[in-house]
Formats: sequence, C-alpha cells, structure tokens
Amino acid sequence: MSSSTGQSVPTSHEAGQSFPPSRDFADQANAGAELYTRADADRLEFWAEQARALDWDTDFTDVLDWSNAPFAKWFVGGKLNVAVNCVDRHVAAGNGDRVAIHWVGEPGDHRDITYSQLLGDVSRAANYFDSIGLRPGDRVAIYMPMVPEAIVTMLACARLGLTHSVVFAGFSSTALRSRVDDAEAKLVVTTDGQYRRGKPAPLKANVDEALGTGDDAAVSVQTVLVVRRTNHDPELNWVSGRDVWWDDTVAEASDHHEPDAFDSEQPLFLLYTSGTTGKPKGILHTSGGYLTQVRYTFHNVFDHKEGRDVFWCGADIGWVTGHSYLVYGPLSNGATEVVYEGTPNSPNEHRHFEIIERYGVSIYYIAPTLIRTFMKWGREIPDAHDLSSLRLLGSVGEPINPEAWRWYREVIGHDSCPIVDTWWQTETGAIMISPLPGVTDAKPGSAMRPLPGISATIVDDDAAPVAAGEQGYLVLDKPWPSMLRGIWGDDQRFIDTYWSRFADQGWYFAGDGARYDDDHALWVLGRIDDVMNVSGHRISTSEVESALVNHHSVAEAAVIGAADATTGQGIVAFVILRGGVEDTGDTLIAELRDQVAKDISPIAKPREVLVVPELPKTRSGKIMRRLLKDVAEGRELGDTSTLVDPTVFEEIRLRGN
Ligand code: 6R9
Repeated sequence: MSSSTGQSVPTSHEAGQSFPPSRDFADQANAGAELYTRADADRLEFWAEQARALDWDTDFTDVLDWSNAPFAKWFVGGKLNVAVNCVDRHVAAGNGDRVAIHWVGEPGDHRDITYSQLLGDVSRAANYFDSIGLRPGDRVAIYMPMVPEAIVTMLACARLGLTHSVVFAGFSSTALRSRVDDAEAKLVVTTDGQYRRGKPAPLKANVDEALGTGDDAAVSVQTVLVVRRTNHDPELNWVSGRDVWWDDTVAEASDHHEPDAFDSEQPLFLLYTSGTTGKPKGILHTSGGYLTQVRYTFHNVFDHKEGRDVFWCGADIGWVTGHSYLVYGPLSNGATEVVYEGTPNSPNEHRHFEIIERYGVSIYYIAPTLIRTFMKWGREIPDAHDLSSLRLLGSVGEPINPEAWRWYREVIGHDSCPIVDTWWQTETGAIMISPLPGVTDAKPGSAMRPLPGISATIVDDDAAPVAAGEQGYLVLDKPWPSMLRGIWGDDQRFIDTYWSRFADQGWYFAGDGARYDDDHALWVLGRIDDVMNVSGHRISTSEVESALVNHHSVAEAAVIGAADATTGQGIVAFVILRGGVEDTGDTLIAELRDQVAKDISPIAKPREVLVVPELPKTRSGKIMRRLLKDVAEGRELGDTSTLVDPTVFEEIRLRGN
C-alpha cells in the first residue's frame, strides 16, 4: 500500500455531513472533552484511574510492564476477581434487586434475572465446577445458544480463575473439536438443543460427534455439562461417567461461594478467530486490563447511566462483541440489559422493535449488516413501533456505509440519537476508535478518532504518516490495557501475525486499511485484503459497496476484486435489491455502474454487477468475500463451513455463470 503510486481515488465520503452532539446530550454526557486532555497529559496515569473504577483486592504497583514487548503486563501485582466486579459488588452496593438481564427466548419465553439471582446462579455453578476438580488456569469450552446459563458459566469460570473458550453454537462439530483439542478443555458446557428459526435442533449431538469415542476420543474432556433447553431430542445420547445434567448438579449446589482474588494477568478467556489461512488462532485475554477497558468504554462510549438505561447488544456470545458488550462491559457497570436468544425475523421482522418497545431499550448496539437487512425489510416495520426510549445507537463489525448510517439515525434513532461507530477487533478486546457521543462530531461512515488513552495512526509502507485522503495501514502504536496477550500455545505466530509488519517501530498492525479526511477524521476501509487494485488505482471494496447502496434500488452490496488479465483486478459486485424493486436487467445494471462512476470515479465502475437473492455471511455477519471471489473467478468453492446458510451459493452460482 505504498503511497508512491500517487493519487488515491476521490470519494464521496469527504463531502459527507457532520453531526455535532446536541447541547442536551452533551450536557448530560458521562465523558467530556477533558477526557482527551487528561489522557494526553499522562496516559498511564489515566489508565490507572480507569482501573481504580474496579474493586481490587490488592492494589497494583505498576501500571504497565512492556519490558518483554509485545507480551504486555497491565496493572502489575494487582489482584481482583472479575466475577465479583461484575456481580457481587452491585449486590453489596444495595442494587441486588436491579434486573441484570431481561432474557428473551426465541419461542417467546422470557426471564428477568436480578443481580442477586445472578449471584446465586454464578455461585452455584462455581461450587459445582470446584467440586469436579477444576482449578485456576484450567480451560472450559462453552458451546451454547444465548441462554442465561451461558453467561452464568462464563462468570463462574471467571470467579474461579478458569479460562473459558466460547465456541459459537452454530459452528460444526469439527470446529468445536479443534478448539477443544487446542485448548485441552476439561469441561464442555452445552445444551440438549437450540432453537433455530423457530424450530428446535439438536446441539448435544454435535458435542458427541466432536468429542468422539474410543481411540478418537478428545482426551482432555472429563465432563460434559448439559443445560436442558429444547427438551426435544428423542435420540439424545448419554455417555455415563462423562455427561451430567445442569439440573442435577449446578442447580443442586450451594448458592454461597467465597471467591478468591487472582492476579491481574490471570487468563480470562480464549476466543478463536479464523484468519484467511491456517488453523484458527486462540486469542488470549487476561483479567485486570481487559475488565478495565471494557468497563471504561461501556461507560463512556455508550454513555451508560446506571439504574436508568436499558442496554441491548445484538451480538452472540460466540463473538468478541458478545464477550465485551453483552457480558463483561455491561455487568461490570451494573447495567440492565436485554439478551435475546433468536434471529431478528422469528417469528417475524417485528421482533427487535417489539423488544425495544417492551423493555424500553435506550442504548442499542448492532452490526451494519443488520441495519441493511432492516432497510431491505422496509421502514414500515420499525415505524409501527414506539422506539422513543432509544437515546443512543451503536454500530460494530464492519465499515458502515453512510447510507445505512443515515437510515439508522433517521428511522431507528428518530433523527436525534447520536451514533457511535465503534472500531475494534477480537484482538483489541474492547472499543478503540469511536466518537465520544457528547463530545465528538460524527460523520456517517467514519469511526472518527481513537478514544482517550488509545493511540492509533495511519502509515504507509515505510511507516511514515500518510497525508489526508491517502490510504494507509491502520496501526496501534502504543499498548492498551485490553490488548490480546498472545495466541494460545503459539508465541511465534502472535509475533509474526501482529508485530512483524512494523517490527522496527514495535507497532501492532491491525490488518485494516484506513485514511484520514481533511478534518483528520479516521475512515476505516476494511481489511487490507479487501482493498482492490484496478489498473494501479487503489479502491476499497467498502467504498464501491457504499456507492451501490446509495442507489435507491439496492438493499445490500458485496464487492470483490477478481483477477483480470488487463487491469490486475476487475471489480465484481453482487447486489440484493430492495423489496418491491423491479429488476430491469441491463437498464438497472447500467444505472448502478453509473452510480459508482458518479460517487467515486469512472475507474471504480464494476466490471460486472450480479443481482442475487442473498449474500454468503459468516455467523458474525461478515460477508465472505473470499467465496464470492471463487464464484467470480470461476473456481470451485473453498471452505463454506462457517457460513450461516451454505445453500445461498446455489442461487448465486445459477445467476453468476
Ligand atoms: C469487534 C469485531 C474485526 C474486524 C476489524 C475490521 C472490522 C469492526 C468496525 C470494522 C470498520 C468498524 N470492523 N468494527 N471496520 N468500522 N466500526 O468486529 O471484531 O470479529 O475480530 O473483527 O472487523 O476489519 O479488523 P472481529
């Protein structure tokens, strides 16, 4: 990504409007402009202050030990219990009757769980885990849908100093096995089944398949703990001596548990992320630094008011957003939150808006792909509900195109809610780049600037800062409290993957491309491998997608650079039309190509535009561009095992070839 090839492509982004915080919002906001000043004046002292918002059993002696970089130690010598910070301390402060979790099951069942009840549940699980011999540092795999027991299990692990590894319940048994083996998990917690699009499906059966038998058995696993959820698998298999019901064990244990304090660097969780190649990496996060930054960001980015707000993060716990903003961030702040088990369209497309209305959700945090899905369904659906309780909206997971941003604000946020576009990664553990809602102006599509205490910059191949408008590499040039501490069992891979690109400078390379606009607002352009090169011009897939979605007939677009003999890469676009729009064939395609030419430049005009009914997405909502590339380049499809719905390809292929 050298800037030496000259001009980057002009875009429509810079022309975008800016939305300053309203006076009313700014007046009541948790974070003011002085937060930046304080952090700039003394970064480490700033983080020490943030850490002290937690309860420590033993105070730390040093804020940061970076002597063995890139292996960081934060809040050195400090001891704390993560679960106590998320649960017990709110009960001790007299808030035991506050609802922690408004849980909504997919079939419509629901439960409200107060902080006192949560304490009882976590204590019971901790007592049982202790009774089967689990000791600090042991690993526990969690393969569960979004039921309260999943969160209880995570917190019980934290309480005992165990390391959890949540494996998304939509993953295959093969994926589960490789993660169980890599972490040598002793306990696997699962459910008998899970609801998927309104129907019960077996889940424990996948665990049985994953763990195998005889010579092929996963040797590390001693116990499989099963929560009854669907009660619907007529062929439920039971391995005696290994399998136990939650109802017969955890539910029977004492609800009193005396917690120990653990070192700030005690491993808290592993979360596996797949790179483009190779086996999934077990990203390691530890306790004190992680909890400090998720607590801090939840409080300031979401402007959370304890006892007043109702927060809802739409992510699954199988994803880092679910860890940081469905479990540790909200609960360490004593929040009341919604946890929803199912998909947004079961039983129908009104589900999310009914939930917002019913619980008076005030802070709502979802991914752009869901916003575009709502757009596709049409605004009459949210318009049929009273969404006036909402006061702040968040976005995460991919660059949000300005069109979706504006729709989100206008239709969901009644034209007044601030939007925080939050850039971060599994590896960063917590939000890194985002507007502060009462301070920073927001531009549709820009994550704006690093948070107070965070240092990020955009550089070229030679580590020199790029000029405004030029694309470069997004790097984090100073360590941060919730940074990953490594890749499980593979220190060298950790160094190679994240720290080798700018080894001389000692910077973390995030894998994303970005640029500044003339106001020094930061625009994340997506993964470097999503940046196309057409005739020597660098064009980001997300910019072309944005232009396509700007056309009134397009609901969602995915763009890839396909190999092209003359131009290096040619742009191929896959688009989904909005409901009710007629596919006029060549006329429509010509209009769409012109739209891109108009919004970006004629050189960004897609070589091909294919109208398709669905796009292939991973379970965390990311479009699998690699597979679209396979289609566009006429190859056999690569691995489709992480797709939500592998059959979407039948349709795409039919239309594409
Ligand atoms: C939290 C999460 C990380 C990658 C990251 C980037 C993309 C996430 C974004 C964003 C632009 C945002 N990403 N948030 N890009 N704007 N607000 O998504 O973690 O699953 O590890 O993905 O997602 O490309 O590098 P993870």
